[in-house]
Amino acid sequence: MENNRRDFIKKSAALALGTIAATSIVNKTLAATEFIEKESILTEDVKFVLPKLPYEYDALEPHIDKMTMEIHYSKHHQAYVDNLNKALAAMDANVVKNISSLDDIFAMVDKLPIAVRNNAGGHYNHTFFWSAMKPKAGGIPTGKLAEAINASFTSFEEFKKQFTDVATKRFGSGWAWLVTNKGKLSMCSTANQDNPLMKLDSVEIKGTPVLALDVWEHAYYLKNQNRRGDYIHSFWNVVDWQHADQIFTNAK
Ligand code: MN3
Repeated sequence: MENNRRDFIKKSAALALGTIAATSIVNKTLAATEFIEKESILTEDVKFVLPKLPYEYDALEPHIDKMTMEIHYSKHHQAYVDNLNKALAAMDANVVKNISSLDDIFAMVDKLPIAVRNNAGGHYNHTFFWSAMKPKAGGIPTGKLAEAINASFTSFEEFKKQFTDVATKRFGSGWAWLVTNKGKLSMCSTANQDNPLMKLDSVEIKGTPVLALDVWEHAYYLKNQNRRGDYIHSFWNVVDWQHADQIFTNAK
C-alpha cells in the first residue's frame, strides 16, 4: 500500500514535469481509455496534466505542418487541460471527490457543468488524436482491425470514403470517429468536444474510439485555410494503423 502510494506520487510528479518518455505513448498496447488514464491523469489534488507529445512538432510534415502542431498542442490542448482543472476547482468538492479519471467524468457528464464537459472532452480527444498519428505512417490497416474494416465496410477504400464523408459533413467544429462496441465497428461525428465515451443522448454512437479526426478549423486553417477536404486527405498519410489495431484488439 505504502509502496503503491509512493509510486503514484512519483509517477504524478514525472507526469507534471513532462518527463515520461515519448515512446511510452507511442508503444501503448492498452485500450484507449486505459491509455488515457495512464498518460494524462492525475495528481493527488485532482489536477489533469498535459501529456508529452509522442513526436516532434515537425514530425508529421509535410502532411500536417509544424506551426499547426505547435499551436494545436501547446496552446489549444494546454488550454483544455487548464480550463478543465479550473472548472473542477470551481465545483462542489463532494462531487469532485468521486472523480478520479476522465472515464468518471464521461459517465456522469450530463450532470456536470458544461465547462467540464467541453474541456474534459477536449483533453481526452486531443490526447487520443496525437496517439492516433505517427510519422511515416498511413498505408493500410493491419491485423484484426483490417479484417473488421473489410467485414463492416466491404473494403478499406469504401471505409475511407465513408469516414471522409462523415468528417466532411460535420457542420462547424467537431470530430469524426471510428468506434468499436463489442467488436462491432461503426463511425460517427460529434459536435464540439463531445466523444463516443460520453453518456449523452446527442452522442449517437457510443463505444471505444479506435480512430479520431479533429475537424475544428484550428486543426487545419494555417495550412489548408478553408479546405477541410485537403486536410482529411493528408490525415490518411499519418494514421498509425498499428496503434488503432492494438486499441481495437484490446477493447472489451
Ligand atoms: Mn483541436
